[in-house]
Amino acid sequence: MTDVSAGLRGARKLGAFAFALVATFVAPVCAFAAGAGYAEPGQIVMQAAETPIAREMHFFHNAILMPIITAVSLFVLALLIYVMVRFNEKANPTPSRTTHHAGLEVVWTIVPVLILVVIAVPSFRLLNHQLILPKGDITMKVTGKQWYWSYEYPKDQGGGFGFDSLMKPENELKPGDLRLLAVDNEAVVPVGKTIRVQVTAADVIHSFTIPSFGIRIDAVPGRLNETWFKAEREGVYYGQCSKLCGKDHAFMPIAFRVVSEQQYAAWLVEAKKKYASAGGSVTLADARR
Ligand SMILES: [Cu+2]
Repeated sequence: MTDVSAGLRGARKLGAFAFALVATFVAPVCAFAAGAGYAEPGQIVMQAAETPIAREMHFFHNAILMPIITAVSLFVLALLIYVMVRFNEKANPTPSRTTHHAGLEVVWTIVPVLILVVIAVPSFRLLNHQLILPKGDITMKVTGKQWYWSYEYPKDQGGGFGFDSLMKPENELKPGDLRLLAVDNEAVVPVGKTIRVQVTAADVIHSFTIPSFGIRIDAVPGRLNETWFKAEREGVYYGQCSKLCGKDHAFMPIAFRVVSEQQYAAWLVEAKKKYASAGGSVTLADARR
């Protein structure tokens, strides 16, 4: 190989390396302004947090995991570069024959363990907050079905009805509707209230996920899982089924409209009338299938 082509190859490698660096560290900053409730085109960071749990998740990721991962990666990179420069064949023609170093081995075992302990403490705290449910203001039930969601609002909380929520097909989209996310019947909840969500499935395993709320829980037939959220701002927040469940897995979005308490009370009255005639949660969509 000539010197020139070797040089060119080296330059190309360096270029690729620089590109990888930029893609890893600079690009995320550019796309940092994430929208709430749905993913923006080109966005690669998490959707804006709208609940205490989602905020805690973001803190855990951004303030604890990211700095640790970045520091570890840079440290390993620095070690690699040092070894490449200091111990290549030219710089170090007669290599050392050392194979063990007790002190070093203790350090590279203990330090990773300590890093894991540092990560474990906030991680278990977050898990506790997610899995130990607070007393709820409202309990609702969500059932995953092939391929839509059903929501039920219990009678003792002003509900007593259920309905199906199906993705709006493209030809029914109105201006402002999000393609693949807008649904015919949104679930409605009041702002600032603790909502307990009981999640199950009627046919196969689905997964109920709303990124902005920081919730993702499997919907398993014959099993009742439970999660909770407390939305802090009014708006519409979207999610998608997050467990492969069949051919229309990608077309069963979740849409939650968070409204003021008065609007919620008004919606309850209206929904009771609207969905009473639908006869509960199964008929409409089953007929459409
Ligand atoms: Cu599904």
